[in-house]
Formats: sequence, structure tokens, C-alpha cells
Amino acid sequence: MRFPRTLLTVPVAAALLLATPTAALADESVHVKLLELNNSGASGNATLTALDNGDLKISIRSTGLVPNSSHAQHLHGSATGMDFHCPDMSADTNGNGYVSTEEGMPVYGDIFVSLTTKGDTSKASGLAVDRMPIADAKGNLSYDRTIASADLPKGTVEHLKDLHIVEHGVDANSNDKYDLDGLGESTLAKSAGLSGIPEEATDPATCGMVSGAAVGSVPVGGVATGDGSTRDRAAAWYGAGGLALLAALGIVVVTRRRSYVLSRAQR
Ligand SMILES: [Cu+2]
Repeated sequence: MRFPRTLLTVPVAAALLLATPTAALADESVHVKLLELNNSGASGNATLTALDNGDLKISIRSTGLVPNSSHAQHLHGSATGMDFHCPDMSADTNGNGYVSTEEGMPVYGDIFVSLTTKGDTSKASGLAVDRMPIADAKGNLSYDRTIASADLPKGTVEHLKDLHIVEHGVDANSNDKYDLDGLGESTLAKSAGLSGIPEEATDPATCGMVSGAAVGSVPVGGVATGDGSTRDRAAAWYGAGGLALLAALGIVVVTRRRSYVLSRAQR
């Protein structure tokens, strides 16, 4: 960036510097790759966007799910720095060939946010299958929702990197539906007082870690990695001298913006 010193005073330069990142910071997105669990054959992509007003926008596109069926999906994890991650098959402690939701929980954490299509998004809606998205006849699922900051657990946006997306619902006996013949009755639903729910409906099908997406990474000395998300572009802007230039100007706003970036960047 060039500053014709005869034309630009420090305040003008500062205004120019601040104008660009404001737009870039409005949408801070992280990309999440949803990988199959339980040999479900399902996978997907998700984008979590922390909006400027504190709301969280979630977009999920998945394929290979049980067709015409409701898929419970959640953000799992914790905002208190616990190290949760997606499980592998070693979490299948009862050895039935499927990691159940309960077996996975010590690894991926409790339900943090229920990704329902409408209404409540708390843990209490974890099994609200009537408000969960339904895969189409081909097993594709599309989900978009913006959850207001007031409805998010404290620290959600700040701790996005500690969360994972889990989509539930598998088809163990390959008949394109949930039924008791596949894996029997859901022990999870049963423990919640719901009887007759197939285990197939509650076992996880995909899991994706937000932490795998280099959330908020602003390496000292510049940004060389990343997935090209908005988040990374913002980080790149600051990392590639923006912060240094602003700091050199020594204005109050610099501190505020820097702490904003770094608070998203803590690993
Ligand atoms: Cu879940």
C-alpha cells in the first residue's frame, strides 16, 4: 500500500486502513468437512459464519444420508476449553460395530447446540426429530439457519474451534429407512424416555471438526496457510502488515480491532 505523503495525513491514512477490514470482518466463516462415521457412506460440508452482530449462521450440505429421513444434528463440544474431537471406531465400546451417540460423547462432547430447523436450539431439542432436517429421496440434506446470539450458549462464537458438527442417522441393514431390525431400539432415546425409536436414527453418521479448519489462525509473521475462507482473508489482511501499520499509527481503534482478531485466533 502506498501513501503519497504529501496528500495523506495520518487520520486519513487510518480511515483508509480501517475501511477495508470492516467489510472483511463482517462475515467470519470457517469451513467444516463432515466425514463419515460408522461406515455410513455419508459426508458433507458445512460453513459456520460468525456474523458481526454475534449471531451464528450455519450452512450444511450433506450427501449419502438415509433418504427421506430426519437427521438429528448438533454442535457438540464445550466452550470451556475441553479437548473434544470426532471419534473413530475405537469408541465402539460395546463392539456392535457402531459408535453410538453415548459411546461417542466422551470423545466429541455433549450436545452444545441442536441444529433444528425452527424453534429451540438448546440441548433439550437434541432429539426433536420433528424439527430436524430431512434428507431428500437421494439422501441429500441441505440446512441453513442463523441462530441469534441470545439463543447461543455463552462463548459459542469465541470457542467455535472447540465444537464439532455431528449428524445422526444411519442405515445398518441397508433398507433406506430407520427400523428396529437394523440395530434395535435406541438406548439414547430410551434413556430420554422415548421408546420405540430405532438406534439407527440416533447413531452418528458424520462428524466434522471446526478445529480442523485453522479457525482464527493469525500466525505471527503472516498467513501462509488456510482454506481461503473469509476468515482467512481477514486474517491475511491483518497478518500481512495491516496490524503492524495500524499499530504504527497508534490509534485507540487499533487495540480494539486487534483484540477482536486475536480473541478469535486463540488456539
Ligand atoms: Cu449429536
